[in-house]
Amino acid sequence: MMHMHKRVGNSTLELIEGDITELDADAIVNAANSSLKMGGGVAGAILRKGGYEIQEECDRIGYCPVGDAIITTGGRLKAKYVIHAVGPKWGEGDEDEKLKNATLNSLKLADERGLRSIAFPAISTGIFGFPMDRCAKIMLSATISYLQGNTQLERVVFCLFGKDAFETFRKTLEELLP
Ligand code: AR6
Repeated sequence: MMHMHKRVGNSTLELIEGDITELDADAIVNAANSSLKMGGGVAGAILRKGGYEIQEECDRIGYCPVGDAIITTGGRLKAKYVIHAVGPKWGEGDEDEKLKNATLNSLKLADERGLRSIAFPAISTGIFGFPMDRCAKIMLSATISYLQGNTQLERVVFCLFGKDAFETFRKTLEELLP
């Protein structure tokens, strides 16, 4: 498993290659859709491991606009919470801004709940078709500027699925924080 970390403000920004459902963090982020129906990809893996109570809580909430995030239980996961962030579908318009907002709103939600650690997947880069290098730039820049402000978050992790995704994030992070 590959791993790297950088200090940003008082926090640690980490990159890990692996399965996000295995991570020990206060919250893991789901790559969700607006109707909060957990399908394949990260969502499917979270549902299988965390249990159906996560979907039931999503159903009670019902809806989340693109670029925003909501929080539910983590069910049987190691993570206590799942933050469901709705990224854009590639081609729908205003994708960069929406992905940036989905990232920032997840970080804010974690802070508002007093959480200390959060782990993200590469939102929108699977079924939603967003290019990986562009996602890395947007999610990492948004996170770096957030961590340079006022936050109680000690640890923000990006959990990348596969060596190529990890390498793309590693190179982008080296460019942003040499
Ligand atoms: N751990 C970490 N990353 C993963 C994992 C995992 N276990 N599984 C996949 N990835 P996706 P999206 C990577 O499709 O594009 C669902 O149906 C994957 O390789 O999960 O935002 C939802 O319900 C890719 O790089 O999310 C929505 O309808 C990244 O995670 C829709 O898909 C995101 O892939 C959301 O699509």
